Amino acid sequence: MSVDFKRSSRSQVRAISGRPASASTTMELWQGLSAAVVDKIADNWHETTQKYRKGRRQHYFSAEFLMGRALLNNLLNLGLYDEAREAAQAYGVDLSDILEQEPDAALGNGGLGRLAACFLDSCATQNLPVVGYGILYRYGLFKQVFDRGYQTEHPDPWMEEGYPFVLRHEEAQRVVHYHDLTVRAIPYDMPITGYGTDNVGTLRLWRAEPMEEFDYDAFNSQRFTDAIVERERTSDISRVLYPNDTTYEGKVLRVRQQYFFVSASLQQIVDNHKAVHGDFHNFAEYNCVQLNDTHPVLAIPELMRLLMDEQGLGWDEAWDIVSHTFAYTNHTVLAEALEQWEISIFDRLFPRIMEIVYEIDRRFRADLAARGFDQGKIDYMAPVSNGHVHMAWIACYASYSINGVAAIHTEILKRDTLHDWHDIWPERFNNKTNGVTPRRWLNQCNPRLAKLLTEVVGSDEWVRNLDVLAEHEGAADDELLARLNDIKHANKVDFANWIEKRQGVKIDPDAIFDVQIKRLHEYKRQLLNIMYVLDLYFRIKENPSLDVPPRVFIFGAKAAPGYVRAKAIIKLINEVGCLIDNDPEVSKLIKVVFIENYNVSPAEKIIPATDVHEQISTAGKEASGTSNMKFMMNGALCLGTMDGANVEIHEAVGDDNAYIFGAREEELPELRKTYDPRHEYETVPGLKRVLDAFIDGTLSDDNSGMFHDLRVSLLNSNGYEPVDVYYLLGDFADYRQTRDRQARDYADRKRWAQMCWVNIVRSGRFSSDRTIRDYADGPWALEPQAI
Ligand code: 475
Repeated sequence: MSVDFKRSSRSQVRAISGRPASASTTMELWQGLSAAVVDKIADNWHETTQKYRKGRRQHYFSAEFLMGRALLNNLLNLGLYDEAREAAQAYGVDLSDILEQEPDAALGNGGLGRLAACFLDSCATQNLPVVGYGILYRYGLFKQVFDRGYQTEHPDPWMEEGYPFVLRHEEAQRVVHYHDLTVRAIPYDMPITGYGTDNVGTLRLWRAEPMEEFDYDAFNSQRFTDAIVERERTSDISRVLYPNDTTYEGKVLRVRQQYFFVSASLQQIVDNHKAVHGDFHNFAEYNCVQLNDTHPVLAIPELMRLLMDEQGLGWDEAWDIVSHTFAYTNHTVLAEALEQWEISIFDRLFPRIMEIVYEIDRRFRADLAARGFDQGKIDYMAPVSNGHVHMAWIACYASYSINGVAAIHTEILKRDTLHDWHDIWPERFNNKTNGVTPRRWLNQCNPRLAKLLTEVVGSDEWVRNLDVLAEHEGAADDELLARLNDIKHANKVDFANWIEKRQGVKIDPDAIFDVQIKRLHEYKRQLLNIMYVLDLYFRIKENPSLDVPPRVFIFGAKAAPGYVRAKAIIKLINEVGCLIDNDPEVSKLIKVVFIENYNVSPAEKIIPATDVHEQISTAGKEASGTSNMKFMMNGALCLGTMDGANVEIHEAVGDDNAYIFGAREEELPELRKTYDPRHEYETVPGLKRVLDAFIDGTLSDDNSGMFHDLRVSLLNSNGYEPVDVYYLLGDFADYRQTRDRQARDYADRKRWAQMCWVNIVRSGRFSSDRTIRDYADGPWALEPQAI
């Protein structure tokens, strides 16, 4: 077996490069090793697929899968790591250098897309018959480059050099019809290996291609450019991932993308069901579809269409199936994320779908009228109103299950966002607190800590069952705590070397590493974080002998290209970084590092090296957060608000092992009534100095006025929007105090390590294995199917 993999990777490398392995490029070595992995699993993959076809299964529909790198994950899952290392050695290269060649599959924006990736890992590891369906974007999330502190965006053609982990299945192609265009959907399958199992799951990504290789008619009749334009219009559909996180953009191409992948996927699911079961009476017994937010909600009218128009069912029969098939997950309560499409777009792209949506709307209105609802409420909740189609309302009406992604988030959905639906159908609502895979986010990214845990547990059982760690909380004697500190320090040294090589910045591994990595959004309050840093700068300037521990403030964040204020915050963070770097006194104590082009693989470097993680969203705004869980597993301490999954992390570790600050979600409405940001500015220590620095020449925005705008957003109403919507000034004093205290606590190294240990061993409930079990035992009603 072991000889096998080495030999096979050698021939794969040779087949790819046309040269001996020793003369191949590192990129070719990566491709060869990757192809050898696919070769290794091909039989099991086929067997798994065949087995899943026959029983009940779950289809995970998502416009985003933020997979990151695949080779190392697969090597570890399959137990091939050592052989791969030996193979690399034989070619005269370090395996780690080969692994660094791999581009990230960044087919997602942030939390929602990464969650989908963690879920696939947990489904495969637990032998659950689940297939993911999405889009094979040619360009993943844009590459971020800083230019004088400003974010610029560049294309990310991630598979241009060849990508062995997706396999094209020409024979399984489908045709997707729009009113103005007909396209082919070609599936590309990515194998999803699990840890310690032979089962191999599938992520099916669709790519749009023209119907004809070339329109020769148009070509010959001298309409050459028309023919080219038509081809381009088709490939446009899967060309690029929209770079908005938690906001919706009403673009025609976006809704085309959504229809494209749900139509192709459902056609395949319907055909497969018919082939295996003959008819559709038991469709919902054998199939359920999880809708990852509203992006795939067009699947609801599309399944109606397929069952009625193509399979000959009547409306009632079809609706009975549809209303027992779909389950909907909501990921955000931000109003700007609610998808609503102009009716005219639907009319133009798919009049038949619009017709079906109207009929859903008509029946919904009749249903509510029969229940005695008043017209105003009916109009508000109806699938079609104000000239728009409301995707979330369709999802709520047609789904048998509706869930939020953390306890507090689900309560907010029931109480506010979706409370009208909860009034009518309370039984549909349930919570599924998010989780993250301990394979990638602990075993793979933090080998030193993984080794320690395996020693403590006596086996690698924890990799598949993270809950076992809790049994070992008592193992934390002085020696173990010292080792824990050593591990963290070694990880920090690694990170320091990595960031120096990558960005040319030097950081001190003995400083506290304080990290905030997530998409840039006002509600996540990176601005609050950098305001603290600026305040600390002034405090040190005022008193150079101020007794504070050395700290590195690390940021990683992309802003949506059109999100002007988010981009201003990036520039501000970089400017504060420069201000500090140019001050010989202050820069001895603190430093700001902005990780350029933050993505999954940089996250794997930074998380194991983190001492403190910032989870500082305005209470009630962050649905869950998932980096908080990754940090917890890796023994970093939370500095956070009572928001999203922080609430449950706090519940798991207690007050003594987390740093919680800020207004609570239930307090905010009352606080807001009398809230006066001006008053905070005048009275809260440090605030005035910080906010004035935005405009007094301390920091430069090249006279663009963007820092002035940030200040205005916090201080004075511009007449268009309320002031300090995210309550930065209100929470500043508590944040400053709590963060200062946490930094002081770092000095007691043993006590600190004890807190980290408690976080690690109690992180079991934040494994996505637990989340997936909750789905499988609940709405999915799914049993493992080991091959
Ligand atoms: C939440 N994306 C996190 C994470 O559940 C949560 C919405 C509309 C259009 C495009 N993208 C989106 C999201 O809403 C999103 O990523 N939400 C995030 O989902 C997983 O942990 O709190 O913000």
